[in-house]
Amino acid sequence: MPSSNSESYNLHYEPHLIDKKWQTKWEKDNLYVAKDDDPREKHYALTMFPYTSGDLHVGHWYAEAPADAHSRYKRMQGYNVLHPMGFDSFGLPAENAAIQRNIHPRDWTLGNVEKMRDQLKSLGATYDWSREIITCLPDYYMWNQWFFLKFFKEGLAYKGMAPVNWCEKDQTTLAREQVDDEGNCERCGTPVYQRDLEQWFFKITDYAEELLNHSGTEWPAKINLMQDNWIGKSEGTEIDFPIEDSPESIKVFTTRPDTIYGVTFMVLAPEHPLVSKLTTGKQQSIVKKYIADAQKQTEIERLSTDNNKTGVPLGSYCINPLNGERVALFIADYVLGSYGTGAVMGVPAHDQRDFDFAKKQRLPIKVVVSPPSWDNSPLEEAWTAGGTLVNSEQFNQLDNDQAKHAITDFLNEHGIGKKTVTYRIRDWLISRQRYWGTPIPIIYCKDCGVVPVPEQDLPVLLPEHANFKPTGESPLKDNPDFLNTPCPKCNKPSVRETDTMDTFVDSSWYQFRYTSPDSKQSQPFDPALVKKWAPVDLYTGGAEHAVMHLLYARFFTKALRDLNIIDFGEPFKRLFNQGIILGEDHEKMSKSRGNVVNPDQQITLLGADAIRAYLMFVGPWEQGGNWDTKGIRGISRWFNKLWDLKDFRNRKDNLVPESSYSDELTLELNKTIKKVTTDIENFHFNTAIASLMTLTNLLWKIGSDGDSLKDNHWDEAYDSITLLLAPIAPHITEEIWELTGHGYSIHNQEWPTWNENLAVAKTFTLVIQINGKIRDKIDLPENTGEAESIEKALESSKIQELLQGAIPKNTIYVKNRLINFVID
Ligand code: ANZ
Ligand code: ZN
Repeated sequence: MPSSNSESYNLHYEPHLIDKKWQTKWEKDNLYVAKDDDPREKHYALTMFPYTSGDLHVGHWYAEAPADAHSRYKRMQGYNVLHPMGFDSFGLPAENAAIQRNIHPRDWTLGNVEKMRDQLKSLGATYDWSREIITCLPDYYMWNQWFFLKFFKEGLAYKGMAPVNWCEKDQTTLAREQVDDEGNCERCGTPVYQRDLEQWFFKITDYAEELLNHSGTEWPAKINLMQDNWIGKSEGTEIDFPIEDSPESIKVFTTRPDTIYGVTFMVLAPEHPLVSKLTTGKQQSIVKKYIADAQKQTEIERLSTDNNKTGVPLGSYCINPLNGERVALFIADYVLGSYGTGAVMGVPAHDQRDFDFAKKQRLPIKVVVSPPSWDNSPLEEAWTAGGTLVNSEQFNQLDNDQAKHAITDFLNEHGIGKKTVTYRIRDWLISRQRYWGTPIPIIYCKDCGVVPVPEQDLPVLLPEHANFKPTGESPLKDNPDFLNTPCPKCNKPSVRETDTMDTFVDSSWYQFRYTSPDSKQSQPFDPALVKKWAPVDLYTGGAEHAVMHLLYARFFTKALRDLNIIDFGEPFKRLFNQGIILGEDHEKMSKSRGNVVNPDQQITLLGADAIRAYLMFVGPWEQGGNWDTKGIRGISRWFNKLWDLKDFRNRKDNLVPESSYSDELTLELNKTIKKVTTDIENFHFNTAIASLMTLTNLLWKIGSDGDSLKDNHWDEAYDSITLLLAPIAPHITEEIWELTGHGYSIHNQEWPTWNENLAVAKTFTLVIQINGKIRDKIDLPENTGEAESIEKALESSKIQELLQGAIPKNTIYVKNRLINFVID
């Protein structure tokens, strides 16, 4: 009996029964379990795993359904496909939910996993659930600890005092990536400020140069560019400025060594290590106050050109090494401690921030690169473009690009400077002062110092009990059973590190864990299986991960390669970013707007296939689109038609060798197979679906025409549509496949192939006559209809010229041969 829901949509089939029936059977038969020993070529298709924040929304479906269709297509093409799924389940949101709801983060998280797994199953995807990963479970996170120990041994994990981004509300440090463009905490919007803390870092900067190399991968150019900007390679010169009356010197990093004769002051970052030494007695208190104020600002505020260029003098001087001039020293917050050398030679004539600072501090502005036809008058703003050198002794008259080299060479020869490269990227700060994460496997002993937990003692289990109030210190500090432990070296009472790892550690290597998720021996994954499956052939997910997850995963892969754990350096060969699905009102879906579409509800009404197909129909996958209830009805009507068409099949009571539609059907079928294949290959599901709809209509037209039905071609074409649609709508096609007498399963069938010769329309030459005289010839597809043939003939410029606007009083038409216009 059709359900009332299906009735209200007037469906001719019962999706909820069909979905359930096949999902159960596929699971029972392990249809989608990837076999490690399958000799066919492998294809590893990975979709970014969801964060366990509650339940799946349509955005998840939009990421997952088309990716699944592509994987299914690859299966039918004969690949041994691995398409796994798991849950990214450590991190702040779980802990905050725990605080708000007074429930243990683990219970909240694992409850969400159960819910989300069911939702994912209702999608009817080819996920190999036997390989599921849940990152908050010890059998997974112990390997984070294992990697940490390897990194520690290699100097890739280290502890350092560092100014960190601190969120007062969440009471934790944030990675630079977790601070938004306004300098607020990405999660709660609280302004982030800098604070010095002892932190653990992963040394991603060791790989800065290699991470700029994208060869061997096929990623969107936009993502590569975002990564490159993030890494921020800058080539310049490092110059030593001797400190007056001291053997020491200050190093500056500059991209403009050509401007060295224009230096009129020097600025150190407030956190520069030489600041206190260089501050004279008189300046002590004002410098101290300035430093305290600077710490309240974010890096972004400090660097902004609109920032009021404040600063204070230290009272001491350094010497310009080229002209021997005395240069006054300042600290100012527009110079960052963490970039370059933390010191800048101030060239106000040629750098706008220096210009603003000089105006404010009433410092001289000395032009050394002449603007064209400059008449020695004072500048209104910094001249940052090129030009000829002036006021620069022996370098005068040089073009400033030449001067860059000449001055750098000169400095180099005299041992006061050298060419250097600096990167904007900072080491990856992984310490989090929170509970819900992987404990960092380190023990502090009074005698032995920092002692790594021995490998055989892993995992360091996250204890059950903790006080979840955010205090600024890890809740693990309050748990004496966790905190106190004997030193692994000398056995004296010692304490554990209580910080946990950034959740992004979990997702930096999960792609390898799927290849052997049960690996419990001495390795995070089986080396032979990683070799077989990895790297990922196709990784799909949101572009918002350009600089965090995707960069970290690349770093991890390179580090593991250098540790001889794997033998390749890129985790994801091809990357594809899908667009965003918007609400019916064309706005971003959000609870407050009330435009959120609940996939569960839609599935109950229409079945998984209609939602899947609809999501692939809204637009090109990379562009996204907006949800439209009418569009889904259109998909359902199409499915109804396909469903009803199966009754036309096998009515061969009066088999005739060929019907009048035979050629047209052959052409359309071959064209469609070609189109759907190339479209799915390029993730253009929308146009693939459109061409399937066109072919459906043709089959309908032929099928309703009693005679033509007797042609065998029709059955073949119907089977082909079913096969071509199988990746997009796996349930209804499996059902039709069974009802039309085929063997189980449609998803193990071969992908249809086309004949290129039959996929292009044959042409003929149409002879165009006027009053019986041949006046022109044009090529048209065979079997072009009368009306279209006449229209094309009238478009000929020769014919138009001869007709001079006259309307033929008669037109003679011979199909596939000629047209004769009769005029007076
Ligand atoms: C003198 C100079 C003269 C500069 C001039 C520019 C123009 P990129 O390209 O981003 O690498 N700089 C160096 N270290 C800095 C720090 N820690 N905080 C803030 N600014 C710093 O920029 C390099 C330039 O940024 C350097 O070249 C330096 O200013 C400044 F006409 O040196 B320049
Ligand atoms: Zn010890």
